[in-house]
Amino acid sequence: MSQPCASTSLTPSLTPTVREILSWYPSDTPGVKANIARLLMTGRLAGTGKLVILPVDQGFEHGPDRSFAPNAPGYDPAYHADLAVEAGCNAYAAPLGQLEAAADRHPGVLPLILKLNNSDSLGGPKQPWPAITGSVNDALRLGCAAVGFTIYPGSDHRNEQYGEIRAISEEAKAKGVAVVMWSYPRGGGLTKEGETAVDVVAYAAHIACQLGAHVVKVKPPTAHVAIDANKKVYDKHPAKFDTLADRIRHVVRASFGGRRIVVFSGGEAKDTASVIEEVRGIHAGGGNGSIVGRNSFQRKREDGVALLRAIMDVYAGK
Ligand code: FBP
Repeated sequence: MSQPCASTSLTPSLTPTVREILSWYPSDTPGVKANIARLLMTGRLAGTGKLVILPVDQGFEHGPDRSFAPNAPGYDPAYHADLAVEAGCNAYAAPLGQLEAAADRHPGVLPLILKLNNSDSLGGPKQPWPAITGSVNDALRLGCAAVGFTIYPGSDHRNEQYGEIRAISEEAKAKGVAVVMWSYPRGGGLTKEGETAVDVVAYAAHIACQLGAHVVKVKPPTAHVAIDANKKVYDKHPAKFDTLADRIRHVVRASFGGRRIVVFSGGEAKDTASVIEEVRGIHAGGGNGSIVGRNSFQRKREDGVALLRAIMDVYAGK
């Protein structure tokens, strides 16, 4: 079979790494693959197979003041689109209103991900079930490369969420749009410690894969093991969870043996050294990247840009 020829245009050719990642999705259409390629071929990490994505749904999820008071320019949705471009992010993810307010800021330059389910924290639900707040057609209208969806494995309402994403994912794939899943164990009988336990995070990542996610997003796992049945498995088949890199490797393996793009969230704002140390662990364990919100947009603009670039440098092996 003939090989695709190298591009002679200014647009960079797909790298072998990106071609290999695309081969992990054999059932997908050229449209979906083109959009996964857009995510992988944009920004300072273009072509490396690594991603740093800016997610800004915290205004909806946590409220505007908890999210933006630490760096007030962030109340303006345009700020985040500009931040993502200046830092050289692969993509920018946000809910409908936030994207509508800034989608035309960098058309064709910054891939967008429409986060199309969201919850607020006013009700403080113990068993989260986000509302559907956007559609695949909204994503197409706004020129998005992907839709984003949060599932809460563990929640009493998880099965409804799995049904919702089944339908959304079917429509997105039929229309050539990639699917990114935030998979956050929460609710049911899970303790706070259990939400980030290594066996639970691995399970959550696997569920997202089974639901058809192209990109899986989970929190960095701790060394805690929450499920008794898993403790017995690890007694028989020893697993190494000592370092963050060990645990990331475990989560990546649970994600179809490493044949899915897996990125890890940044969490609450912390000092630069802690962020970079965590990113080093993710990189060493074979994670595909980070999705870093509060740690970037809650810093002053130049500090947020500098931190995002320092994170990218780790993924670039610098
Ligand atoms: P952060 O880097 O700010 O943690 O963003 C990642 C993210 O997944 C956001 O998309 C989302 O709003 C937030 O974390 C949810 O955090 P939590 O589950 O702690 O409320």
